[in-house]
Amino acid sequence: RYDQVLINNDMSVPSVPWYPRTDEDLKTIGTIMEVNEENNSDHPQFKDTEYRKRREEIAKLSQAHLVGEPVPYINYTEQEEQTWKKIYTILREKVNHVMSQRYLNNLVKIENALGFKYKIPQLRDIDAYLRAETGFRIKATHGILSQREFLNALGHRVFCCTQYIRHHSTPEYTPEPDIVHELVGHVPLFADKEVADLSQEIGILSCGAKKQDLSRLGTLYWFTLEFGAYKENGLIKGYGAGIASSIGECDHFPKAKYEKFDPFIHADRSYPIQTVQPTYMYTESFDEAMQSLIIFGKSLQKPFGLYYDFIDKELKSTRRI
Ligand code: TIH
Ligand code: FE2
Repeated sequence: RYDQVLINNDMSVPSVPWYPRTDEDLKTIGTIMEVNEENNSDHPQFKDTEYRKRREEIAKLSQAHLVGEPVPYINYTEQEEQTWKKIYTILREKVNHVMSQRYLNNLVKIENALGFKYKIPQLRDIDAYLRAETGFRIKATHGILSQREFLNALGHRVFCCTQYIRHHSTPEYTPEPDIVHELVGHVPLFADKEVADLSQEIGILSCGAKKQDLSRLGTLYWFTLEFGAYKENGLIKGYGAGIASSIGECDHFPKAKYEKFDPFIHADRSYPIQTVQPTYMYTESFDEAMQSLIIFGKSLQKPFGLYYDFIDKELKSTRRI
């Protein structure tokens, strides 16, 4: 599907890469299982065949899920529950020191509503919670998707979310998203109206974006929603999901380098995925991050504007194509 371009009726408007316009179009997102063979051999899961089998089992269930249908129920094992509890207990204390109030307030609310402390929450319940709070929805996925699929889905207020848990031997950091990262990192932020809107804004910009712009938007997603920070009462606090979900990242954050966020510069910055971030980008306020992304978005070349129609649940373009 993503190899296609949209064919225009109006020849004066250039073609753009395919993007989902409706909920129906979203059904193709994340349904093609990409086997990621580049898993490096020192990753603990590589040697643990039992763990790999379990991940495949969960991946199959997740991958079959369609937006709008109940998310498959996962019967987590005792060992998985223990991994969650262990990481959650440590993170719950650490986030207090590094994360913004915006994050912490939502975490408390969710914790009370869904019992994060006691067992691995089901995505089905998270989906219902987010829909009620900010209109965000969950699509269960087997693992990392292409940047285009992941970002395009955000344009529809859909969060593509894994359901498996990291290997029990590496609780402090994982290079791939797992349910700890998704639930402790992203979910409290998708429950915040402004962060939800920023996520959707990046998503809408990604729809129909040409290849190079897409990768720049992916990088900006990284420096904001994954690892972003802003000043709160004069102190730099995190709002990025990747900070909140990683014990290593929480410990590193206070001693790291910070740079003032500038999308025009940072869209082309490279970043590590196997280690903690050397530098975090911050803004004076959360709103500043949104405003600078909107300005950046206007600089991208797309032959039409897009907006999300909340009633029809559809992306509409400002020109007929
Ligand atoms: N490194 C994060 C963690 O250990 O929780 C997970 C990820 C963040 C961004 C991509 S994967
Ligand atoms: Fe993430």
